[in-house]
Amino acid sequence: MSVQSRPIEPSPTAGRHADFAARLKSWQARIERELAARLPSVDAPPSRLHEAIRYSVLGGGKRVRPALVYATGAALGIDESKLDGAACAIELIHAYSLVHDDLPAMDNDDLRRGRPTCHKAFDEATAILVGDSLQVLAFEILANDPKLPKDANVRLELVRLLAVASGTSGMAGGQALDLAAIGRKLSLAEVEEMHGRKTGALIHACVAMAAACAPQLSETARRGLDEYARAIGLAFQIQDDLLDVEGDVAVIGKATGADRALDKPTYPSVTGIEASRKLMHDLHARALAALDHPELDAEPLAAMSDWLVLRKY
Ligand code: GRG
Repeated sequence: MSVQSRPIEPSPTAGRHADFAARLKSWQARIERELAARLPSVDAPPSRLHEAIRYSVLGGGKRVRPALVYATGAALGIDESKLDGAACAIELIHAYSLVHDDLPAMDNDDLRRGRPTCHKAFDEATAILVGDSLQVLAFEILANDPKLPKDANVRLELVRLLAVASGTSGMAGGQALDLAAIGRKLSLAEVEEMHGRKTGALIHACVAMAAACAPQLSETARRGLDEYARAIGLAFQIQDDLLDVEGDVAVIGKATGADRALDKPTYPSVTGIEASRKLMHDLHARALAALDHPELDAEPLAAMSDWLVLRKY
């Protein structure tokens, strides 16, 4: 079903956005519950590690990635309970990446989600172990979750998609490019490559993993979803770069100006603020156009894309 490219500033009273706001809230509450149920208890040893794990995962974050899994499920008519395992696995990989990214050896941040970072609240060794534990827990969930599709080929595909998105051709590789870029000038294509891996790969996995739970989906619908996911992955990162320049620290819950302080190439530093904003809006329009397929209910994914470019934190 077709969704037209819409104005970037929607009326706050627009029904579609009001519906989406309620849906998003319920997905955020759902993932909080599902994550809490899958994390180790602080009552079990090693309790300090378990406490640090729960501190790093629960009670914060926009939950963009799980919401995207559920929104893709809504576009494909998949029951939310069948996607909880995939949504949790992806959010755990994301949480691990934030804990490691904040370490002194990487971005050396003190504040995350409005609270001290894991290594500040606990210590560096614990933060390293938190990341390690969350990463393997993600794959354990894909192997064990009783409600994910029973078909072993589907499970294997979920593992493959998440591994590829997290590894050197995805997030970890993007992080390596990011660290290597400090103090260097990059071309726009190089910034796109870096962000496509560091952020875009996991965003893409959210859509692809939900779509993998619908094996009957046609190749053309899958390609549309793929294009949508690539476009919003980059749009999301551009907005993140813009918020680092223009955002309000009290609203976004982490330090702003961090990219400039670390002398990191970003979209605004390479192409300017206005050109970055235009590129983000073009990607948003491209994402919406990619949803025009009779097998897809475009509304939830279109609303997701609106949210990702309109967000203020
Ligand atoms: C350590 C392997 C490894 C990778 C780190 C995710 C990442 C790669 C670094 C975090 C720094 C950063 C700003 C990355 C860009 C991706 C991004 C926008 C992360 C923040 O995601 P949000 O906005 O965070 O979804 P919340 O807190 O809402 O979950």
